[in-house]
Amino acid sequence: GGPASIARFRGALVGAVLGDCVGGEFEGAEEVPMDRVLQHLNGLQDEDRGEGILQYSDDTAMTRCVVQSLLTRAGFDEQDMAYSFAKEYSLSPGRGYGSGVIQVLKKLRVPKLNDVFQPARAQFNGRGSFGNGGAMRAAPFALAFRDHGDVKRYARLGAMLTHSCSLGYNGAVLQALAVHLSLQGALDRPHKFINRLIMEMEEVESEEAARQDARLLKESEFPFCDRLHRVKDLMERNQVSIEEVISELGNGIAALHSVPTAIFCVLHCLEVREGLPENYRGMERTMAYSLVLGGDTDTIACMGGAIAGAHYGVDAVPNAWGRCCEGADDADRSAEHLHKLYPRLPPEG
Ligand code: R7I
Ligand code: MG
Ligand code: MG
Repeated sequence: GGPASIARFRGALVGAVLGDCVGGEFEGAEEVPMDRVLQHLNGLQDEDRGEGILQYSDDTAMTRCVVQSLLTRAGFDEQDMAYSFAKEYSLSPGRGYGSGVIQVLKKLRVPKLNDVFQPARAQFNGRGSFGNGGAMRAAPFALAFRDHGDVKRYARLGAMLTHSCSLGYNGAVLQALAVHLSLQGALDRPHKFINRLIMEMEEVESEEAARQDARLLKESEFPFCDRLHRVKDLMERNQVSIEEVISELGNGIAALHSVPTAIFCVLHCLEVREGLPENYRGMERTMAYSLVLGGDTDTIACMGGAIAGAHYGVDAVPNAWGRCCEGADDADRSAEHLHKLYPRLPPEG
């Protein structure tokens, strides 16, 4: 479909659920042989598997809250979104939430809390979390706002409800921007795409809070830009091993060690690659490749799935895969609602 088509919207949200559900199998595994990944993915084709057999985790649970809040409030409402996270957690606490964020979610379970950003600020001795929990749920912001300034602003605020460290919330900004650009068709020109992300993040990371967190955590001056430059270097190489990707970009639970990785997975899998099945198309390649990296596989596949889904569209998701994932149908319907509300372009002239 064309830029911001309904197929791209549906692909983004269904791709995210798919990544979370299929990636759950390997979360925390150090090394995942391709054989095991393919066995897992091929198993999804079995007719008698039943529906929704792969359950979604916190990544999707929180994404659903973001979607519902953006839809029912017709925009960003911090109180509503915070309460929605807290309620979801209390109803279904066993979805694999990060160990730190649970404290925030318990404190947010007070309706009409005065400052909903306060519990997040209290995390990790007052510096806030740098985990990828803000980024993993950032995709819907790209579907709810057309202006890229709004996408950045609200993805950041939405993440700050649980992640007040800039290395956490800026991961959400980067992920939302990647989905935003992908929806517009920007992955047709991969180099332009990565350059654009670097340019945007240069501006984002020049803010004082970001500089300060980077110093405090002994990261380079522009941590996300730095990683995006590494993505670009890896893109320019003919051969890249899994080990190199992990050592250059990471596969961990920090936003800095997973958002650029997810972006790389998508870029790398735009082409046919040695070691990935020849009958796999881009969407399937992205999923398989995210899983062989090991580490935070549900989250990296979820973020990569959203970006890839926005590029290839929902029709690229194998039907059998979608059927196996809890919440895929809901994601599909939500994407249609968000598409209906997506602001139309002003008439030219
Ligand atoms: O970021 P968050 O929501 O976790 C998301 C991850 C995803 O992989 C999900 O799939 C799920 O498995 O969890 O939750 P947080 O608790 O805020 O952060 C995750 C973890 O990162 C924490 O439990 C810490 O281990 C680590 N972490 C930190 N450690 C030290 N100092 C995050 N921030 C810090 C920090 O500032
Ligand atoms: Mg998870
Ligand atoms: Mg995870």
